[in-house]
Parts: sequence; structure tokens; C-alpha cells
Amino acid sequence: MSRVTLSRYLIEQTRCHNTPADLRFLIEVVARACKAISHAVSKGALDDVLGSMGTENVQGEVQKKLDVMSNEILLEANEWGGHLAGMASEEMDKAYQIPGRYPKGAYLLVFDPLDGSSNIDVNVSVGTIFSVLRCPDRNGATGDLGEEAFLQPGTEQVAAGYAIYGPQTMLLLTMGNGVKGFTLDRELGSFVLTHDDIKVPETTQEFAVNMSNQRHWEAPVQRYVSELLAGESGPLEKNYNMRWIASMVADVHRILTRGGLFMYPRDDRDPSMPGKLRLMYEANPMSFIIEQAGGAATNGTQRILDIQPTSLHQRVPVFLGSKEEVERVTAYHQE
Ligand code: P6P
Repeated sequence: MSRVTLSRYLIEQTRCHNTPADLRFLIEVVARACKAISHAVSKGALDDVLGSMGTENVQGEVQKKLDVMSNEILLEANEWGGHLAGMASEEMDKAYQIPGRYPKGAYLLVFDPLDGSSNIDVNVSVGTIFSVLRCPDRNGATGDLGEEAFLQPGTEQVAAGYAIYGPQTMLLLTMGNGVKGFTLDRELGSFVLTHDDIKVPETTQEFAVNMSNQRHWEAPVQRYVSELLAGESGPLEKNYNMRWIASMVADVHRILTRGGLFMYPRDDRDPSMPGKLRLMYEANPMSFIIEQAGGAATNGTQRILDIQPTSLHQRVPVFLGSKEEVERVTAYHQE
């Protein structure tokens, strides 16, 4: 059977799920941008793209050269097509306005252009995370698009996905009808459907957390992680393994592939930062994907996709992955 490329998959989605043509175009453009980012990332030291810019982003994080390059690739790829009303990115303080010379469209694109970039210089998998929202009706307003247009709960996402730049470059995508995985065939130059119906196993024996933060966690998380570490002689009566790649895309991809629980809990270091991960372009898209694959995602007390955002770069605690474990750690927060 001939290989199903991303383009063919999107056409078939249009036929059977009435996917709007401009949403299909948007996904194609993002995928092409991810191919360009994959190429840039793979060059590493050959193209002097490693290392830092000597600047900080709005998060106060050191910007890697590839962070800035990836952000520019996504902006330049998406600004001219007429499918977007605006964009927002981890690397930009404010929403990005579509230049006046280009038509505007119905969607908002929110992204982390290169997640896990602290891993780039040590050649560990990194990725691009993206989320698609509809732009609210502007009632004829023509000025700059305000941040409030983006502040929609994750349930409003019409699509979400990530590219992972690892041994293979893959694109994981959901448009609300399950999760599909596409592997980049560099000879074809196309993403090819290789994982038709990705499901997160409901149970697991693997968890992902940065243990060095343990002293900062709240009591329910302290209890839960100590039970995981107690293994079969503890209350959970089974031994667990631990993985922490410190690249959300890579950790989530592993969980989509073989199950697991990913957590970045709230800690008491800085009350203004209830967690490290950002709601709009990390937690929401990953939670949409995980739920569409049969998993669960909460901030410890509520479903992440139900959170009403209050600011573009707000952070949230994240517990996502195999449903049984997410429900367990969330239940501990209720006690
Ligand atoms: P830590 C990468 O910087 C990131 O935003 C996620 O990709 C990753 O899961 C997390 O931070 C790693 O954080 O504190 O372990 O370095």
C-alpha cells in the first residue's frame, strides 16, 4: 500500500471530518517549518548554531541561538498565508501581529519553538510544541490583537501537536479525532503516517520527575513519590522505574509510546511561579494530545484543559500520562 503522507492524511480528514481547508493549510505550514527546524537542529556545531545568544526571553531564561532561529522559522512560515489572526510564542513577550501587508485568518497559533533547548548543546532530543485556537470574533475591530484573544481554556483547541527532533524526526498530531504519528522520510521530504492510533496504556510502572526539587514539593506529591519509591513493599505493591530527560517533548513522547506518569509539581520556591511549565504552549497542547490518546492531565486539583488562562505565559503544575497514576496523585491532593 502506498505510504500515507501528512498531506494525504489531512485531505482525508477534510473529507470525513470536514476539516476546514485553512486549518489543513495551517498544519501543513507548521509541519514544513518543523522540517526546517529539524534540519537546523541536526547541523549542530557544523553550522555554529549551538550555544547561547547572550540574551534572555520573557521567562528570564537564557536564549539559545536555535531558540531564536526556530521562533523566526515559525513566524516567517506562518505570517503570510492568510490562515492566522495572530501568533504567540514562549520566546516573545507579546502576541505577534500579522503584518498589515498580509491577509488575516481565523486561527491563532501558540507555540514553544524549541522546547528543552537546554539539551541542545549536549545532543539530547528537543522539540517544537504547538497549539491551534480559533480567534474570537473581533466585531470589526482592526487594531492590534490583544493578549486576551489567546486566553482560552485548552478545551477550545482545534488542533495540537509536537515535533520531536530525535533519532527520528516525528510529528505527533491531534485534531480532536485521536492521535496520529508521522515520521519524517528525509528522502521523500515528507512526514509519513507511521503510528495510526496512539494510545497511552492506562497503567504504568514508570514515572518522570526532576527529583532534585523534592524538598520543595507539597505534601500530596511528597506522599505519592515516596510510595512510588517504596516499590512492591510499599502501598502501591509494585516496583517503578524512573526516567527524566528534562525535555518535555521527549518525556511525553516516551509516555505516549509505552505509558508513564510525567510530573512537574508546584513547589514553594516562588509563589508567583506555581510550576515551571507554561499553560498555553506546553501544558495545554500536551494535555490535549494525552487525553486524545486515552490518558489524563491535571494540575493536581483540576483538569488542565479546563483551566481559564489569566496571562499568556502563566505557569501551572503538571501531572499527565497513564490515567491510573494521574487519578491517584490527583486524589491525594483532594485528601
Ligand atoms: P528542569 C525545558 O526547559 C522544560 O521547559 C521542559 O521541556 C522540561 O520538562 C523541563 O523544562 C525541565 O525542567 O527543571 O528539570 O530542567
